Amino acid sequence: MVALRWGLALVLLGFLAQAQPTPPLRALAEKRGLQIGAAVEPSLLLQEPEYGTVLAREFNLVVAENVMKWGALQTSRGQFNFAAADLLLDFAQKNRMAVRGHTLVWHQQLPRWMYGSFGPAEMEAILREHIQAVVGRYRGRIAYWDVVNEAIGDDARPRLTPFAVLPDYIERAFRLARAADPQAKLFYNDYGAEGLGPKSDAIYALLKGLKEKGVPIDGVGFQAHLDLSFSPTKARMAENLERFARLGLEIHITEMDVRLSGPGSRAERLEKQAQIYQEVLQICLRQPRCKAFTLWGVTDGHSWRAASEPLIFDTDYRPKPAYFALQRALQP
Ligand code: 9MR
Repeated sequence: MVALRWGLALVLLGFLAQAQPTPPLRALAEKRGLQIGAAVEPSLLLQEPEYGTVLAREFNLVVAENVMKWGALQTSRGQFNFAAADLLLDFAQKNRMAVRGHTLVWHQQLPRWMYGSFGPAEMEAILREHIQAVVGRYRGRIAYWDVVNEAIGDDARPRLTPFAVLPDYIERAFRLARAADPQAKLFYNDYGAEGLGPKSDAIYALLKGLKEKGVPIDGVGFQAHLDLSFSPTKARMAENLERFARLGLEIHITEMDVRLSGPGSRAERLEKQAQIYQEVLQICLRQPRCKAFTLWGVTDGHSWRAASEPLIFDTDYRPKPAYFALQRALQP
């Protein structure tokens, strides 16, 4: 009778172990020397215990989805609110995770006061105050900063932003960030530049120019907000990453998600989604300078485009085919 009970218990344990997605992506990634990350909303750490559990188990890198943006941090000039960002930093430290800081200079999610009419000198002071306060506060604790985000428009031309009143704002932002934390690696980050094309050409030219001028830039982030029509091979993504690598830049995939919407059955679309995740990760793994692969969220339920189920866990934290595809790509 006792033996039977033990037998049943073992069968049950075996079943539970199988139901768990093992080994976690984090463990596999660490063996390959890769950082695998997710964008985080710190409020969810307080609301949903499973959120923190899954994050710490599957990822070794976090990035703030929103709480480190200008509009969240400096709501009025000189008034900083670091509470949510601090929570994320503490969580990362407790769970031995690296942190990407996102983002210092971006044309979106700016507080209203930033739309005042400032001259170049004033804008320089605003930029300096913000970067010194934010990068300085987390000096030594944030491994990578997205210093400038999305400065090139979809037309492949420099974007008009409140910062542009200062013609060399990009260069200045990098120099200020380096001074505020000499250890952090400094990134330019953008979307729609994963493959070869006019936008990635413009970014390439921009970063090449910065490098030649001696501006302290260490890396480039490819956001990879994709949909099922994206083909890494057709876009010649590996070739694109390689040219940035040859500039001496570190490469990160920074915000990957893949919208599920499109033609075909649901099962077919889930497979296609999985395949795109797997191919992009493989391209990163084959590129020696690609050191981090980050998803823009954890579950479909919390995604910024939740309706299109773009992530690797469903709303109930169940791993989707895309999860297992990443697991396969990470196998030794
Ligand atoms: O995921 C973010 C969403 O919650 C915000 O409402 C949005 C504001 O524009 O920003 C989203 O994150 C963006 C990121 O910061 C930069 N790259 C594009 C991301 C998706 O829009």
